[in-house]
Amino acid sequence: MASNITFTMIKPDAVEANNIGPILAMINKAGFRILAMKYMKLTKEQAGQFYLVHKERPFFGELTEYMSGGPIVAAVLTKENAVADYRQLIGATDPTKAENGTIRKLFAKSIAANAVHGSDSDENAQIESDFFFSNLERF
Ligand code: 3AN
Repeated sequence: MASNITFTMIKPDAVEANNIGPILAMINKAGFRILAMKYMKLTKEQAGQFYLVHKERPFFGELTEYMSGGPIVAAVLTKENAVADYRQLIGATDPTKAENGTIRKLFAKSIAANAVHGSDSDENAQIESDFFFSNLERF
């Protein structure tokens, strides 16, 4: 059964470009509600833990360096069919392949600095939300 939560981060490139507001507006306009949210900076170790599944990928070093290089906004979102609908809203990992009107098409700079993260499964949505938020921080 499809879960109704997904986890997102607004990544350092989008924060640096002052696009937190426009991205949150798109998220709300698409029907998502914010269950939890924080503005913070990850250490390289925390970024490595978050992206552990990519540890063997050639871009792992670049990815963790980048994700710990500036502040991010982390959030848990809810909506029916949240994971799939959010992946559709953000568009393809590579912004040159992302559809028009998607968050990555509008705001991403490159495949590495691609503006936002979105969970790829219900299981990962839960794991990623638990990585950032306690139950006391979800409403
Ligand atoms: P997505 O974020 O669309 O689920 P994944 O899970 O394949 O994409 O990749 C996780 C993150 O790793 C991406 N958001 C992106 O920042 C980075 N990444 C993916 N592929 C590359 C690549 N070829 N070069 C550099 N960074 C990459």
